[in-house]
Amino acid sequence: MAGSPRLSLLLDLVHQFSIYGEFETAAPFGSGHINDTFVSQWNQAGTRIRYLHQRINEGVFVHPDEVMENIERVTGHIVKKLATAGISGRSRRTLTVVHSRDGKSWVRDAEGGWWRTYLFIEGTHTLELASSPDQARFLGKSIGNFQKQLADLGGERLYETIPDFHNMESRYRRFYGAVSGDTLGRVGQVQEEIAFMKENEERGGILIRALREGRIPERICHNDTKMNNIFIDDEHSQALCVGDLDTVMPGTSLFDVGDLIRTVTTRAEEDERDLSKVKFDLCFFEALLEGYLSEALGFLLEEEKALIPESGRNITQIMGLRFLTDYLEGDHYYHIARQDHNLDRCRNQIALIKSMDAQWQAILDTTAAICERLRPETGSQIKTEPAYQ
Ligand code: GN1
Ligand code: MG
Repeated sequence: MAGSPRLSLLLDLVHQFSIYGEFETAAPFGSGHINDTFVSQWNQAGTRIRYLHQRINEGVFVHPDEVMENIERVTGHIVKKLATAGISGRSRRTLTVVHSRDGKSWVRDAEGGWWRTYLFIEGTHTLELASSPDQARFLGKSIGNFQKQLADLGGERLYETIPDFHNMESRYRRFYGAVSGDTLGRVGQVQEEIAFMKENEERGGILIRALREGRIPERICHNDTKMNNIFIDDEHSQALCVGDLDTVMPGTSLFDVGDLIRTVTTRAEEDERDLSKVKFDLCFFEALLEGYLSEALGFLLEEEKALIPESGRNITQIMGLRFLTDYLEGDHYYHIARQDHNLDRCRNQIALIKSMDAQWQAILDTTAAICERLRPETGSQIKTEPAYQ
């Protein structure tokens, strides 16, 4: 993307952010599927300082101002909590929004696009794959901690930055529309995948039904906790900060633990074509849950704990369904780097579900054993979902 039109849009407006010193360079950064991300470098009295800039994808986030208001509330709350607890290094432990010179959390470009700037958190990296149970444990812990930090955010309900984001039922409606429209004539090549999605439709509604019927509580959650959205400290090899906050909004705790299970327990990247590598790893699952529950067990209700095994399968299913829908609709949503990229991603997610299914009883047993082991004295034992044993 170097020299891309987006980069020149950034260069035209970057001085409108409250950044001091001399601008030196800017370049594309990261591997997100949705926004365009750049990093810039500045000379501030002899010290090199970097900033992260993103052009918010307005096709996906139709109210960028609401996205930014959510992010400011959430990061402001986390910073206050860290300060109260006397924790230092706070600007590395949550994102910091850099305002425009006129005090806004965004700047509009010449084409009307919305840009935001964060402090660049130095000395961190992200993982595309976990390579040890220890990593799985600290990733789980960081999301449990994130949910805990936000459990007492007061005030108005956060905006739903993407309505029905994890609503399986509306995702299925859109999928059926794409199948019947078949605008690119791709339906014929994906009969197996379509059949898989149909067979799993009823089961896939389990989280959204529980939420709608009030059997599990609405909570503020991240909604996009794939592993590479968590920054890890280079020096201490511990999760430091949860990034990509665009989708922080009301949901259920299970969306987050589910997306983490989807991405941390597999031995292959989301777009791996060699499906023999796509395997659910029970040891990583166990470590991840230990980390997550060490933070979350104190506030989770029995009904939420009971659905943890289902959550990983569920979020893997919704991603498979979304990739397939985007493939059928012509790859408009996710950035693709090769032909059939979205179909590869869909097949990968289906393979992961099949690998989970092959180990289903072990998943249930492991979850129950961890909940029992970490159980606070007053808590009661986990009930597993009988319908899908
Ligand atoms: C997108 O923005 P990014 O790349 O972290 C998507 C997630 C998917 C993910 C799949 C707003 O996340 O829901 O899980 O791709 N985000 C949005 O890799 O749709
Ligand atoms: Mg994202």
